[in-house]
Amino acid sequence: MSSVNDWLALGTVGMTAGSVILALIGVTMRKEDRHHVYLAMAITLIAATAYYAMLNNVGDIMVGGVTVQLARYVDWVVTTPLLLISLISIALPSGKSKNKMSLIWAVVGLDVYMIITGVIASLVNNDTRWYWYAFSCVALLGVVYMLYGTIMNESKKVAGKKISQLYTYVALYLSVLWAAYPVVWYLSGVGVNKISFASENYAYAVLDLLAKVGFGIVVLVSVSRLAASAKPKAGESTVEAASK
Ligand code: RET
Repeated sequence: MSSVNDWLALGTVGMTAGSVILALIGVTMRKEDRHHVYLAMAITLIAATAYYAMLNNVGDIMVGGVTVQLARYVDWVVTTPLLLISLISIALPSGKSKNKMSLIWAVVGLDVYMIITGVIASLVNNDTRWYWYAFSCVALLGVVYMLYGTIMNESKKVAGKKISQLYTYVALYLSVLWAAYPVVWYLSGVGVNKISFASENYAYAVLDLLAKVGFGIVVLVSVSRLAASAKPKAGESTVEAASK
């Protein structure tokens, strides 16, 4: 049986190595597309430090005999909005969608609410925690609804088929992984206590690596492949060129 610290070390090393991999893919990309790289790397570097904090028990608190790792939630409240912005930057090319910023704020607002109500659920040491858990799950459904409804429609309208197909694929990757988080929480010590603290840390480490490093690789490789077929002009981003 591996211990909690092994999984936290895996997270720290994995996020750091992931940042290097993203940088290496980034240097092969066009300058006009590098903003995708900066966002992807900000996400993995923040996570690397959050894992390092958890490895050193920074931000760990006890609630009713169960350890709650606050650093995890601090990571998520910063990086999940960045992941959503990264996804939306594929769906909606700048300059084409008048509604881009308000759509971003709507999704990010819901997402931050989802994490904050998740923290409250972890800190409340009685049965009302399930209400907070439910609020958080409803917010997650709201995020998924916005991604597949409003933003998908806007993407089809302003960016055309090529881009909206790519967006659908990346949004599906993100949604499937995100749906697993409330399941892990439910099974863990703060939920119904069916899995050990080590298993909880293992599950979150694997999910986080797929949701951050895996997601970053999918985004960067997709944009690079699209650049080859969309033939963008100098000064024009690939998403912009592919949305004509
Ligand atoms: C919590 C518990 C309460 C119910 C819900 C949750 C959702 C969390 C999610 C986290 C996503 C994290 C990601 C991290 C990337 O590395 C807070 C676990 C709905 C969706 C993608």
